[in-house]
Amino acid sequence: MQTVVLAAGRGTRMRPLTDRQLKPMLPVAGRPLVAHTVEAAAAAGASRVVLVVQSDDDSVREQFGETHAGLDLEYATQTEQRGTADAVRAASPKLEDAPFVVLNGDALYDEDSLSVLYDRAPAVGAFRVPDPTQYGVLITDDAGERVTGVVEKPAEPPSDLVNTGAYALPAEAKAWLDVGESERGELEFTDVLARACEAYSVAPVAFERWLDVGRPWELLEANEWKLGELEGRIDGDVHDDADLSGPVVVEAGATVRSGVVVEGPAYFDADATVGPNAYVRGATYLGPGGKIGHGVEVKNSVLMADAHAPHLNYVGDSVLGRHTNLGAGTKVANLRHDDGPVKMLVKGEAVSTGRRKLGVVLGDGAKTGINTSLNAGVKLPTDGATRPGETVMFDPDSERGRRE
Ligand code: TTP
Repeated sequence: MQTVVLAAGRGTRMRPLTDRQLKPMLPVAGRPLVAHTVEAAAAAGASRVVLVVQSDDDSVREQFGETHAGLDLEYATQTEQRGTADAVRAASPKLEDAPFVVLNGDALYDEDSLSVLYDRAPAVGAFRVPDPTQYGVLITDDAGERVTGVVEKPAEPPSDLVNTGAYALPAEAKAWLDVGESERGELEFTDVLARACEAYSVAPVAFERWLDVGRPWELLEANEWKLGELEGRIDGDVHDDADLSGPVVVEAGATVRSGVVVEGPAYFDADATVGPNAYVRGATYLGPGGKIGHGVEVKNSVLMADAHAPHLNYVGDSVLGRHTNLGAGTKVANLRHDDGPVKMLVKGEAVSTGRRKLGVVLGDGAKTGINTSLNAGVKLPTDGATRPGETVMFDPDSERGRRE
Protein backbone atom coordinates (compact mmCIF):
# COMPACT_ATOMS: atom_id res chain seq x y z
CA MET A 1 0.00 0.00 0.00
CA GLN A 2 1.24 3.52 -0.77
CA THR A 3 2.66 5.11 2.36
CA VAL A 4 3.23 8.68 3.49
CA VAL A 5 6.02 9.20 6.03
CA LEU A 6 5.90 12.53 7.84
CA ALA A 7 9.37 13.99 8.33
CA ALA A 8 8.82 17.73 8.26
CA GLY A 9 8.34 18.53 11.95
CA ARG A 10 10.22 21.17 13.93
CA GLY A 11 11.37 18.84 16.68
CA THR A 12 11.17 21.52 19.37
CA ARG A 13 11.02 19.05 22.26
CA MET A 14 14.23 17.44 21.07
CA ARG A 15 16.26 20.66 21.40
CA PRO A 16 19.17 21.32 21.49
CA LEU A 17 19.81 18.20 19.36
CA THR A 18 17.56 19.57 16.60
CA ASP A 19 19.02 23.09 16.53
CA ARG A 20 21.14 22.18 13.50
CA GLN A 21 19.90 18.75 12.51
CA LEU A 22 16.42 17.52 11.63
CA LYS A 23 14.94 15.05 14.08
CA PRO A 24 14.42 12.35 11.41
CA MET A 25 18.16 12.58 10.66
CA LEU A 26 19.33 11.92 14.24
CA PRO A 27 21.41 8.73 14.45
CA VAL A 28 19.82 5.48 15.59
CA ALA A 29 22.20 2.49 15.50
CA GLY A 30 24.19 3.84 12.58
CA ARG A 31 21.33 5.10 10.42
CA PRO A 32 19.05 8.13 10.53
CA LEU A 33 15.92 7.67 12.63
CA VAL A 34 13.61 7.93 9.60
CA ALA A 35 15.53 5.13 7.82
CA HIS A 36 14.10 2.73 10.41
CA THR A 37 10.56 4.00 9.75
CA VAL A 38 10.94 3.51 6.00
CA GLU A 39 12.48 0.06 6.50
CA ALA A 40 9.63 -1.01 8.80
CA ALA A 41 7.15 0.21 6.17
CA ALA A 42 8.98 -1.76 3.47
CA ALA A 43 8.92 -4.94 5.57
CA ALA A 44 5.25 -4.44 6.43
CA GLY A 45 4.03 -4.14 2.85
CA ALA A 46 4.47 -0.57 1.62
CA SER A 47 4.49 -0.38 -2.19
CA ARG A 48 6.06 3.09 -2.39
CA VAL A 49 6.81 5.89 0.05
CA VAL A 50 6.15 9.60 -0.17
CA LEU A 51 8.37 11.38 2.37
CA VAL A 52 7.11 14.77 3.51
CA VAL A 53 10.11 17.00 4.18
CA GLN A 54 10.73 20.63 5.03
CA SER A 55 11.02 22.90 2.00
CA ASP A 56 14.19 24.62 3.22
CA ASP A 57 16.23 21.57 4.24
CA ASP A 58 17.41 18.97 1.73
CA SER A 59 19.20 16.66 4.17
CA VAL A 60 16.60 13.86 4.05
CA ARG A 61 16.48 13.89 0.25
CA GLU A 62 20.29 14.01 0.01
CA GLN A 63 20.62 11.08 2.40
CA PHE A 64 18.13 8.73 0.75
CA GLY A 65 17.85 9.72 -2.90
CA GLU A 66 15.24 7.81 -4.88
CA THR A 67 15.18 4.39 -3.27
CA HIS A 68 15.60 2.90 0.18
CA ALA A 69 15.02 -0.66 1.44
CA GLY A 70 13.90 -1.63 -2.06
CA LEU A 71 11.17 1.01 -2.13
CA ASP A 72 10.76 3.90 -4.51
CA LEU A 73 10.88 7.17 -2.61
CA GLU A 74 9.21 10.38 -3.64
CA TYR A 75 9.34 13.68 -1.83
CA ALA A 76 6.71 16.26 -1.03
CA THR A 77 7.59 19.53 0.66
CA GLN A 78 5.73 21.26 3.44
CA THR A 79 6.51 24.97 3.49
CA GLU A 80 5.28 25.78 6.97
CA GLN A 81 4.94 23.38 9.91
CA ARG A 82 1.19 23.77 10.25
CA GLY A 83 0.44 20.29 11.50
CA THR A 84 0.19 16.64 10.50
CA ALA A 85 -2.98 17.02 8.34
CA ASP A 86 -1.23 19.81 6.45
CA ALA A 87 1.81 17.56 5.98
CA VAL A 88 -0.35 14.77 4.50
CA ARG A 89 -2.05 17.39 2.31
CA ALA A 90 1.38 18.29 0.93
CA ALA A 91 1.80 14.64 -0.08
CA SER A 92 -1.70 14.13 -1.49
CA PRO A 93 -0.97 15.18 -5.13
CA LYS A 94 1.52 12.30 -5.21
CA LEU A 95 -1.00 9.75 -3.92
CA GLU A 96 -2.90 7.49 -6.26
CA ASP A 97 -6.63 7.16 -5.84
CA ALA A 98 -6.26 4.17 -3.52
CA PRO A 99 -6.00 3.43 0.21
CA PHE A 100 -2.91 4.80 1.90
CA VAL A 101 -0.93 4.50 5.11
CA VAL A 102 0.45 7.44 7.12
CA LEU A 103 3.39 7.00 9.51
CA ASN A 104 5.26 9.41 11.73
CA GLY A 105 8.87 9.65 10.56
CA ASP A 106 10.08 10.09 14.12
CA ALA A 107 8.71 6.86 15.53
CA LEU A 108 9.99 3.30 15.67
CA TYR A 109 7.44 0.68 14.71
CA ASP A 110 7.84 -3.07 14.88
CA GLU A 111 7.43 -4.66 11.47
CA ASP A 112 5.08 -7.45 12.46
CA SER A 113 2.60 -5.13 14.12
CA LEU A 114 2.82 -2.73 11.22
CA SER A 115 2.05 -5.49 8.71
CA VAL A 116 -1.17 -6.22 10.63
CA LEU A 117 -2.09 -2.54 10.21
CA TYR A 118 -1.48 -2.77 6.46
CA ASP A 119 -3.67 -5.88 6.27
CA ARG A 120 -6.54 -4.53 8.33
CA ALA A 121 -7.23 -1.14 6.74
CA PRO A 122 -9.07 0.98 7.70
CA ALA A 123 -7.13 0.81 10.93
CA VAL A 124 -5.09 2.81 13.41
CA GLY A 125 -2.02 1.61 15.29
CA ALA A 126 -2.49 1.57 19.08
CA PHE A 127 -0.06 0.97 21.91
CA ARG A 128 -0.93 0.08 25.49
CA VAL A 129 0.70 2.24 28.15
CA PRO A 130 0.16 2.21 31.93
CA ASP A 131 -0.43 5.98 32.10
CA PRO A 132 -2.01 7.34 28.91
CA THR A 133 -2.71 10.85 30.29
CA GLN A 134 0.08 12.50 28.29
CA TYR A 135 -0.91 10.96 24.93
CA GLY A 136 -3.68 10.97 22.35
CA VAL A 137 -5.92 8.17 23.63
CA LEU A 138 -8.21 6.06 21.43
CA ILE A 139 -11.86 5.74 22.31
CA THR A 140 -13.27 2.36 21.27
CA ASP A 141 -16.64 0.61 21.29
CA ASP A 142 -17.39 -1.74 24.20
CA ALA A 143 -15.95 -4.74 22.38
CA GLY A 144 -12.72 -2.81 21.71
CA GLU A 145 -13.02 -3.69 18.03
CA ARG A 146 -13.82 -0.31 16.57
CA VAL A 147 -12.25 3.11 17.16
CA THR A 148 -14.84 5.80 17.70
CA GLY A 149 -12.56 8.77 18.37
CA VAL A 150 -9.35 10.15 19.88
CA VAL A 151 -8.98 12.39 22.91
CA GLU A 152 -5.78 14.36 23.60
CA LYS A 153 -4.10 14.11 27.00
CA PRO A 154 -7.27 13.19 28.93
CA ALA A 155 -7.29 13.43 32.73
CA GLU A 156 -9.50 10.33 32.71
CA PRO A 157 -8.39 8.17 29.79
CA PRO A 158 -11.19 6.24 28.07
CA SER A 159 -8.76 3.36 27.33
CA ASP A 160 -5.11 2.44 27.76
CA LEU A 161 -4.59 2.48 23.98
CA VAL A 162 -2.59 5.44 22.72
CA ASN A 163 -2.43 6.70 19.16
CA THR A 164 0.86 5.72 17.50
CA GLY A 165 0.45 8.04 14.51
CA ALA A 166 0.14 5.03 12.18
CA TYR A 167 -3.03 5.04 10.07
CA ALA A 168 -4.28 2.92 7.18
CA LEU A 169 -7.13 4.80 5.52
CA PRO A 170 -9.38 4.53 2.47
CA ALA A 171 -8.73 6.60 -0.68
CA GLU A 172 -11.66 8.84 0.25
CA ALA A 173 -9.70 10.25 3.22
CA LYS A 174 -7.67 12.33 0.74
CA ALA A 175 -10.73 14.53 0.41
CA TRP A 176 -10.89 15.14 4.18
CA LEU A 177 -7.54 16.84 4.67
CA ASP A 178 -8.92 20.38 4.88
CA VAL A 179 -9.44 20.35 8.63
CA GLY A 180 -9.83 23.40 10.87
CA GLU A 181 -7.23 24.56 13.40
CA SER A 182 -7.13 22.68 16.68
CA GLU A 183 -6.95 24.33 20.10
CA ARG A 184 -3.17 24.36 19.90
CA GLY A 185 -3.38 26.06 16.49
CA GLU A 186 -2.40 23.09 14.31
CA LEU A 187 -4.08 21.19 11.48
CA GLU A 188 -4.21 17.74 13.01
CA PHE A 189 -4.46 14.40 11.24
CA THR A 190 -6.51 13.08 14.15
CA ASP A 191 -9.39 15.19 12.77
CA VAL A 192 -9.12 13.21 9.55
CA LEU A 193 -9.14 10.02 11.60
CA ALA A 194 -12.30 11.24 13.37
CA ARG A 195 -14.07 11.51 9.99
CA ALA A 196 -12.85 8.06 9.02
CA CYS A 197 -14.29 6.70 12.27
CA GLU A 198 -17.69 8.19 11.39
CA ALA A 199 -17.73 6.75 7.88
CA TYR A 200 -16.04 3.39 8.39
CA SER A 201 -15.37 0.74 10.96
CA VAL A 202 -11.77 1.63 11.88
CA ALA A 203 -9.96 -1.18 13.70
CA PRO A 204 -7.52 -0.54 16.55
CA VAL A 205 -4.43 -2.64 15.87
CA ALA A 206 -2.52 -3.23 19.11
CA PHE A 207 1.20 -2.85 18.45
CA GLU A 208 3.67 -5.08 20.30
CA ARG A 209 6.26 -2.36 20.39
CA TRP A 210 6.37 1.33 19.49
CA LEU A 211 8.49 4.31 20.42
CA ASP A 212 7.72 7.94 19.79
CA VAL A 213 11.10 9.67 19.56
CA GLY A 214 10.21 13.19 20.60
CA ARG A 215 12.48 14.01 23.53
CA PRO A 216 16.24 13.59 24.00
CA TRP A 217 16.13 10.53 26.24
CA GLU A 218 13.83 8.83 23.70
CA LEU A 219 16.74 9.00 21.26
CA LEU A 220 18.65 6.89 23.77
CA GLU A 221 15.71 4.50 23.97
CA ALA A 222 15.58 4.28 20.16
CA ASN A 223 19.27 3.34 20.13
CA GLU A 224 18.72 0.80 22.91
CA TRP A 225 15.97 -0.81 20.79
CA LYS A 226 17.82 -0.90 17.48
CA LEU A 227 21.25 -1.72 18.91
CA GLY A 228 19.51 -4.59 20.69
CA GLU A 229 18.82 -6.07 17.22
CA LEU A 230 22.40 -5.55 16.03
CA GLU A 231 24.36 -8.23 14.22
CA GLY A 232 28.08 -7.95 14.90
CA ARG A 233 30.47 -7.12 12.05
CA ILE A 234 34.15 -6.14 12.06
CA ASP A 235 35.21 -4.17 8.98
CA GLY A 236 37.71 -1.89 10.78
CA ASP A 237 40.88 -2.56 12.80
CA VAL A 238 40.64 -4.27 16.17
CA HIS A 239 43.84 -4.77 18.21
CA ASP A 240 44.59 -8.31 19.36
CA ASP A 241 44.53 -7.14 22.99
CA ALA A 242 40.99 -5.72 22.74
CA ASP A 243 38.21 -7.78 24.32
CA LEU A 244 34.91 -7.51 22.45
CA SER A 245 31.75 -9.36 23.53
CA GLY A 246 28.10 -9.00 22.59
CA PRO A 247 27.29 -7.84 19.09
CA VAL A 248 29.78 -5.15 18.05
CA VAL A 249 30.01 -3.37 14.72
CA VAL A 250 33.37 -1.82 13.82
CA GLU A 251 32.91 -0.02 10.52
CA ALA A 252 35.62 0.31 7.89
CA GLY A 253 38.13 2.95 8.96
CA ALA A 254 37.26 2.60 12.65
CA THR A 255 39.96 1.52 15.12
CA VAL A 256 39.70 -0.29 18.44
CA ARG A 257 43.05 -0.08 20.19
CA SER A 258 44.85 -2.14 22.79
CA GLY A 259 43.34 -2.73 26.22
CA VAL A 260 39.76 -1.85 25.21
CA VAL A 261 36.91 -3.86 26.74
CA VAL A 262 33.55 -3.67 24.96
CA GLU A 263 30.39 -5.31 26.26
CA GLY A 264 28.01 -4.79 23.37
CA PRO A 265 25.78 -4.07 21.73
CA ALA A 266 28.04 -1.33 20.43
CA TYR A 267 28.46 0.33 17.08
CA PHE A 268 31.64 2.19 16.13
CA ASP A 269 31.00 4.07 12.91
CA ALA A 270 33.49 4.92 10.13
CA ASP A 271 36.77 6.51 11.28
CA ALA A 272 35.85 6.36 14.97
CA THR A 273 38.60 5.46 17.45
CA VAL A 274 38.28 3.67 20.76
CA GLY A 275 41.08 3.36 23.33
CA PRO A 276 43.68 2.54 24.27
CA ASN A 277 42.39 1.25 27.60
CA ALA A 278 38.72 2.21 27.38
CA TYR A 279 35.60 0.46 28.68
CA VAL A 280 32.40 0.59 26.61
CA ARG A 281 29.27 -1.15 27.84
CA GLY A 282 25.57 -1.15 27.23
CA ALA A 283 23.96 0.00 24.00
CA THR A 284 26.48 2.53 22.72
CA TYR A 285 26.80 4.25 19.36
CA LEU A 286 29.93 6.19 18.42
CA GLY A 287 29.43 8.24 15.26
CA PRO A 288 31.79 8.79 12.32
CA GLY A 289 35.04 10.41 13.45
CA GLY A 290 34.04 10.03 17.09
CA LYS A 291 36.56 9.26 19.82
CA ILE A 292 36.49 7.38 23.10
CA GLY A 293 40.03 7.81 24.39
CA HIS A 294 42.37 6.53 27.09
CA GLY A 295 40.91 5.74 30.46
CA VAL A 296 37.35 6.57 29.37
CA GLU A 297 34.24 4.63 30.38
CA VAL A 298 31.13 5.00 28.25
CA LYS A 299 27.92 3.28 29.17
CA ASN A 300 24.70 3.16 27.14
CA SER A 301 25.25 6.39 25.26
CA VAL A 302 25.03 8.02 21.86
CA LEU A 303 28.05 10.00 20.70
CA MET A 304 27.29 11.59 17.36
CA ALA A 305 29.69 12.34 14.49
CA ASP A 306 33.01 13.79 15.70
CA ALA A 307 31.97 13.72 19.36
CA HIS A 308 35.07 13.26 21.52
CA ALA A 309 35.41 11.87 25.04
CA PRO A 310 39.20 11.72 24.82
CA HIS A 311 40.78 11.51 28.29
CA LEU A 312 39.68 10.08 31.63
CA ASN A 313 35.94 10.67 31.20
CA TYR A 314 32.86 8.88 32.48
CA VAL A 315 29.82 9.15 30.21
CA GLY A 316 26.68 7.23 31.20
CA ASP A 317 23.23 7.18 29.56
CA SER A 318 23.99 10.38 27.66
CA VAL A 319 23.69 11.92 24.24
CA LEU A 320 26.65 13.97 22.96
CA GLY A 321 25.85 15.97 19.82
CA ARG A 322 28.11 16.39 16.82
CA HIS A 323 31.55 18.00 17.28
CA THR A 324 31.28 18.00 21.06
CA ASN A 325 34.37 17.66 23.24
CA LEU A 326 34.73 16.69 26.88
CA GLY A 327 37.72 18.22 28.64
CA ALA A 328 40.01 15.75 30.42
CA GLY A 329 38.41 14.40 33.58
CA THR A 330 34.86 15.53 32.72
CA LYS A 331 32.34 13.22 34.44
CA VAL A 332 28.64 12.73 34.01
CA ALA A 333 26.22 11.78 36.82
CA ASN A 334 23.45 9.43 35.70
CA LEU A 335 21.69 8.46 38.93
CA ARG A 336 19.91 10.40 41.67
CA HIS A 337 20.77 9.52 45.24
CA ASP A 338 17.07 9.24 46.06
CA ASP A 339 16.79 6.71 43.19
CA GLY A 340 13.92 8.76 41.70
CA PRO A 341 13.40 9.22 37.96
CA VAL A 342 15.76 11.81 36.49
CA LYS A 343 14.05 15.00 35.31
CA MET A 344 14.93 16.99 32.23
CA LEU A 345 13.76 20.38 30.99
CA VAL A 346 11.60 20.14 27.87
CA LYS A 347 10.56 23.50 26.44
CA GLY A 348 11.35 25.08 29.80
CA GLU A 349 9.39 22.64 31.93
CA ALA A 350 10.94 19.98 34.17
CA VAL A 351 9.58 16.64 32.99
CA SER A 352 10.08 13.23 34.58
CA THR A 353 11.88 11.05 32.07
CA GLY A 354 10.79 7.89 33.87
CA ARG A 355 14.42 6.79 33.77
CA ARG A 356 16.36 5.92 36.89
CA LYS A 357 19.54 6.16 34.84
CA LEU A 358 19.96 9.24 32.67
CA GLY A 359 23.02 11.39 32.18
CA VAL A 360 23.30 14.51 30.05
CA VAL A 361 22.53 15.90 26.60
CA LEU A 362 25.03 18.11 24.81
CA GLY A 363 24.03 20.20 21.81
CA ASP A 364 26.26 20.17 18.73
CA GLY A 365 29.60 21.91 19.32
CA ALA A 366 29.33 22.01 23.15
CA LYS A 367 32.63 21.76 25.03
CA THR A 368 33.49 21.19 28.66
CA GLY A 369 36.54 22.46 30.54
CA ILE A 370 38.75 19.94 32.34
CA ASN A 371 37.28 18.26 35.40
CA THR A 372 33.76 19.49 34.71
CA SER A 373 31.03 17.63 36.64
CA LEU A 374 27.66 17.43 34.89
CA ASN A 375 24.62 16.53 36.97
CA ALA A 376 22.04 13.95 35.84
CA GLY A 377 19.49 15.45 33.43
CA VAL A 378 21.54 18.52 32.48
CA LYS A 379 21.49 19.79 28.90
CA LEU A 380 24.24 22.01 27.53
CA PRO A 381 23.15 24.24 24.66
CA THR A 382 24.52 24.13 21.12
CA ASP A 383 28.06 25.57 21.20
CA GLY A 384 27.80 25.90 25.00
CA ALA A 385 30.92 25.65 27.15
CA THR A 386 31.86 25.11 30.77
CA ARG A 387 34.85 26.45 32.70
CA PRO A 388 37.59 24.19 34.09
CA GLY A 389 36.42 22.55 37.31
CA GLU A 390 32.83 23.72 36.86
CA THR A 391 29.97 21.76 38.41
CA VAL A 392 26.77 22.10 36.37
CA MET A 393 23.74 21.27 38.48
CA PHE A 394 20.99 22.73 36.23
CA ASP A 395 20.55 23.62 32.58
CA PRO A 396 22.50 26.84 32.07
CA ASP A 397 19.67 28.33 29.98
CA SER A 398 16.97 27.58 32.55
CA GLU A 399 15.65 30.12 35.07
CA ARG A 400 17.20 28.10 37.85
CA GLY A 401 20.50 27.79 35.95
CA ARG A 402 20.61 31.55 35.51
CA ARG A 403 20.05 32.14 39.22
CA GLU A 404 22.82 29.74 40.30
P1 TTP B 1 5.23 16.00 16.27
O1 TTP B 1 6.12 15.10 17.04
O2 TTP B 1 3.88 16.30 16.81
O3 TTP B 1 5.93 17.38 15.99
P2 TTP B 1 7.46 17.68 15.76
O4 TTP B 1 8.17 16.55 15.12
O5 TTP B 1 7.52 18.99 15.05
O6 TTP B 1 8.07 17.81 17.22
P3 TTP B 1 7.80 18.88 18.39
O7 TTP B 1 6.38 18.70 18.83
O8 TTP B 1 8.78 18.48 19.41
O9 TTP B 1 8.09 20.26 17.84
O10 TTP B 1 5.02 15.43 14.80
C1 TTP B 1 4.63 14.11 14.53
C2 TTP B 1 5.18 13.74 13.17
O11 TTP B 1 4.65 14.57 12.16
C3 TTP B 1 6.69 13.89 13.10
O12 TTP B 1 7.19 12.82 12.33
C4 TTP B 1 6.88 15.19 12.34
C5 TTP B 1 5.65 15.27 11.47
N1 TTP B 1 5.17 16.63 11.22
C6 TTP B 1 5.23 17.15 9.92
O13 TTP B 1 5.73 16.49 9.00
N2 TTP B 1 4.73 18.40 9.71
C7 TTP B 1 4.18 19.16 10.70
O14 TTP B 1 3.73 20.29 10.43
C8 TTP B 1 4.15 18.61 12.04
C9 TTP B 1 3.57 19.41 13.18
C10 TTP B 1 4.65 17.35 12.24
